Amino acid sequence: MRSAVTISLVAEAKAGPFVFHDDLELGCRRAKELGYDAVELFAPGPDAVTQETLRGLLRKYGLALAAVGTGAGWVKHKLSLTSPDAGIRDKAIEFIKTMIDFGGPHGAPAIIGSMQGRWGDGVSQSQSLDWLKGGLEALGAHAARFDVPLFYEPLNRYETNLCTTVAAGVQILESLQATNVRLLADLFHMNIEEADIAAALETGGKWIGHVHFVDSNRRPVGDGHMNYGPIIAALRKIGYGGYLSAEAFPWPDSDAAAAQTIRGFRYWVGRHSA
Ligand code: LER
Ligand code: MN
Repeated sequence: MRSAVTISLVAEAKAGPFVFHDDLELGCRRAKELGYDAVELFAPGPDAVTQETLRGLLRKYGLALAAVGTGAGWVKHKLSLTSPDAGIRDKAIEFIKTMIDFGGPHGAPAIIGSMQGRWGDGVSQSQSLDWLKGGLEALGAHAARFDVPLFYEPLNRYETNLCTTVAAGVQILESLQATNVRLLADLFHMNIEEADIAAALETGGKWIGHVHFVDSNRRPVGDGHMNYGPIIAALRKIGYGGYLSAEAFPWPDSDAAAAQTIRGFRYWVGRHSA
């Protein structure tokens, strides 16, 4: 398992659960100083940083790009894969494709989180799910051009009503033709929705492609009441070799949150390593 830390460049997400905000180079520098393997980027769009700048920073600081978020499509443009408006659904797919093109050259999968939307407002649950699956098929195929997976993230009930658990996520992925779509297990959402987080990770098995590593209250690892022992043991049991990526509030501040998470990563992952 490898470590990653989030950097947001989205002005509308200043209060969001991202460790570093606004300054990509500073976030990369701090990540490197603390010994992270990678950064995860939440960008307003594909033009927020040029490919050259991004490649240069990753090289300068010896970091990988773990994943790129697509939530700005919702936060900034109100796009959703399950909007009742076909034009908006098409624009949502186009926006996410541009984010796949942004991360793909760096081997970084795109994340479908808030862009999944929700059912209601005259749209049935099954219709919404069909639109979501159609989106995942098209976007999975697009990601395959870069030989990267696409990450789909079940969210808690206050953020979506489409898919809130790992088991429901597995059902969706098993129904797809695309074979490169994987689940993002965000421990914060799982703490709200799962009866047993470790058991849910085992249910996820080979479908788990990425983990948002965070405590129960969305503070950094160790600042809530999450029971990490069984969680790390479950990840080991399923042979998980991806990132534990710090998507947490910058509490009490960005530097302290990043330092706290990497301490937690070393304690839990080191402790359970063979
Ligand atoms: C949103 O709550 C979240 O967890 C993000 O990773 C998805 O956009
Ligand atoms: Mn998340």
